[in-house]
Amino acid sequence: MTRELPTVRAVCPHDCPDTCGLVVTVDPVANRAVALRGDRDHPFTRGFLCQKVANYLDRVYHPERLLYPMRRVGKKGDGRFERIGWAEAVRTIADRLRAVAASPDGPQAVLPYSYAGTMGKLMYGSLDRRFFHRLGASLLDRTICATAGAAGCDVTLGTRAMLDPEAAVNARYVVNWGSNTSVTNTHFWKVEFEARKRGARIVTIDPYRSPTAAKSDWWIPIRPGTDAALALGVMHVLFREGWVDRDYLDNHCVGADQLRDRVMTEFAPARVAAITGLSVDEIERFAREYGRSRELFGGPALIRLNYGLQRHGGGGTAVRTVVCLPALTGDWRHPGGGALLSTSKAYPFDDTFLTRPDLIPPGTRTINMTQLAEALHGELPGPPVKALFVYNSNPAAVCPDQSRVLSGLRRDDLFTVVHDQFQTDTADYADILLPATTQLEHFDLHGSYGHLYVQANNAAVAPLGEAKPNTEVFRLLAREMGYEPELFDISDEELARGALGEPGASAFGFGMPQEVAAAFDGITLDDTKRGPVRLNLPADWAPFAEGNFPTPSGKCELYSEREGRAGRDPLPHYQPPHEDPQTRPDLAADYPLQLLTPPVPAFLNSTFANIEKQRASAGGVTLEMHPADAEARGIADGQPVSVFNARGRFRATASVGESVKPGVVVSLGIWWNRYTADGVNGNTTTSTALTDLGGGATFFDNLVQVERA
Ligand SMILES: Nc1nc2c(c(=O)[nH]1)N[C@H]1C(S)=C(S)[C@@H](COP(=O)(O)OP(=O)(O)OC[C@H]3O[C@@H](n4cnc5c(=O)[nH]c(N)nc54)[C@H](O)[C@@H]3O)O[C@H]1N2
Ligand SMILES: Nc1nc2c(c(=O)[nH]1)N[C@H]1C(S)=C(S)[C@@H](COP(=O)(O)OP(=O)(O)OC[C@H]3O[C@@H](n4cnc5c(=O)[nH]c(N)nc54)[C@H](O)[C@@H]3O)O[C@H]1N2
Ligand code: SF4
Ligand SMILES: [Mo]
Repeated sequence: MTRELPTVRAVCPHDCPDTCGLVVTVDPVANRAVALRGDRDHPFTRGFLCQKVANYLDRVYHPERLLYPMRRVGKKGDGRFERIGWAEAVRTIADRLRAVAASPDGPQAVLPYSYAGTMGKLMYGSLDRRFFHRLGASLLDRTICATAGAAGCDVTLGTRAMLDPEAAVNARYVVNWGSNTSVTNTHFWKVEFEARKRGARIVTIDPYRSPTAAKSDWWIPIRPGTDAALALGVMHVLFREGWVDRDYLDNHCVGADQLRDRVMTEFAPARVAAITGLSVDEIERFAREYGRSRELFGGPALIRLNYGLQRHGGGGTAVRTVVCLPALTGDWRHPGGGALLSTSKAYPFDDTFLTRPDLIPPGTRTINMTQLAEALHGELPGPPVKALFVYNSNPAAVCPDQSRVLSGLRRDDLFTVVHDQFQTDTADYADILLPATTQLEHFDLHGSYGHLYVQANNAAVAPLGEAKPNTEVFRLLAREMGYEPELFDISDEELARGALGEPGASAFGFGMPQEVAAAFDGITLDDTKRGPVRLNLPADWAPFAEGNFPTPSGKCELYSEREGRAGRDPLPHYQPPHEDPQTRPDLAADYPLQLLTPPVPAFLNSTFANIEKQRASAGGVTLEMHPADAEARGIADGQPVSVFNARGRFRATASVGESVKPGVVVSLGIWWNRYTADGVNGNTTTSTALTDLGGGATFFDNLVQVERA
């Protein structure tokens, strides 16, 4: 029998800049999605998906999907549960939240814990935020990924480093700076590749020969955490040689002269070489190629900077410093030139409407999510955490200082709710476990942090089992708590219309270039349901071509009065990592190796680590190390090793080779603990120390020792 099956336009929800358009083929009679592919009509997706989401149906229909609410029966961490109904689950949770709120500890003893398991505007943060604000729960500062770079960009640019990613085909010198673009942003890599066909040279600055570095024309193997020093050394060469755009500096920047003095006196290539582990030749050559890309390669230079350089003690300053470079060269003038961190600020979503910050009781404390270990052990100011509500996140696997996160989750006096699609490592510690819908089972609205299209995700099928979307869980809880219906009895569609500022324009605030205020003009929710709609921004959008920086001065702030007033250095500088062998020889005596734990291509953070095919593709837990470091420890390729520091220890298989320089080791993740040799992953060694700006996580700022296991 042949019948034409309908298709549904959907959006990939994962924490990935590509935000792909999906086309889902549905068998409506069976309520089953039978095929899923990349949207050929989406200009950024161009019809292909990454290996993870190409197999998304394996996830949706996985036999281990959570389908019913459950209550813990075994010990915390054992992961044994029995089925209960939604009514009982909701009543149990509401009773406990009410009891904690009424106790002397008060409502701030409740901690919501969520991140970007889905990037959809509604499921990422809407009624959940309203609910916890209304309750008076502790606020969560969502720092685990991007706040260091955001803060660093804000100092210099007043917003994120951004431009039209599709315009990057015009770049002729492309620098992947702390960015594993071919893996983590694969559709942008396509654009870089297109630029290369037109003559561009692709360079990657990374201590690790990532897949991106391996495919680039030049790999610059910088020592971890020293990117600001390299950028300052490049500036030294640019000023010394006069390869600067004097007109751009004079008209659109403040502080060029002070910056020049700083780099000329303090950042000569010889000193930068000693800090970064690069040679003076490499630094000079990179500065020349970068600064003269138009003469040498026929077009502007583009820095695709990403998260690798942010996850160090000086990560905020590193980003602040790197994003000064395009102002020196004037590359912002040219479509596709400049720097790109995130396009998220190009979307004027009405987050105030979605999340209702006006409901937050004055004086409510904020807990930095990176410091969950401290929060669960009562080491932060304010009341102890007595109830933890986890959704869109798997902190037992992704948080730093894992041993202490796990011991905190094991606390008997802690009430933990986990809402997820699967029984994650975190779910093993839940008192109540709630089943979540996948992207094919709910409606949502998506911006992107890697392109300029807005699109609704249409539900393809009805929820499996008794799974519910995040918004519905908080509607039920709000009803049970007796909260105002006008705050919670609002449909997902109404939320989406409000997020788009329909009807009328949404509020325009600091942190957006002028034209962004109008980026949704003329776009309706119904348009976005039919497919991707490009933001109402000019083709080849180059927001800083003529300055227009949304900083207090309206200029690119190479010198920042705001930073000076905050008691920090008003000029870009080099801030060494917390755990730097050069500045912490005491620590390095015991733990001499800098460990990086970036994502493996087959997983998305810890998502997909429970899917057999993805795990097979990831291989196992490995440790890449240089032959000199291996030999010194009597370690041969393929041998089991133990990686450790004072915080913890995990096991891996040695992979000895030239993918790292001596002194650096790499273990890709993020593995679920249950699939590792001793029930912990690389985060057992990472620290909860924060970045200099933005309070961000410092996953890659981590000294360890390695021995044969
Ligand atoms: N396949 C896949 N794609 C993903 C993800 C995933 O888990 N899997 N995660 C998504 C998310 S949440 C994010 S935030 C992004 C992350 O996207 P990226 O930032 O591109 O990813 P990372 O691999 O974390 O870091 C990039 C590179 O930085 C390097 N690095 C580490 N320390 C330094 C340093 O000090 N200086 C420099 N120059 N480089 C350094 C690492 O070795 C790594 O190769 O990717 C998104 N896309
Ligand atoms: N060592 C080390 N640690 C890291 C990193 C690293 O590079 N190295 N990267 C860091 C980075 S960049 C990030 S962004 C964080 C990511 O940390 P997390 O945000 O915790 O990301 P995931 O591990 O992908 O977990 C997301 C969870 O959300 C669930 N989920 C998905 N959709 C929904 C939904 O609609 N509703 C509900 N209720 N749940 C849903 C998924 O099933 C999954 O279990 O990890 C950080 N941790
Ligand atoms: S994870 Fe990224 S590349 Fe993969 S389908 Fe989703 S948006 Fe596209
Ligand atoms: Mo991230």
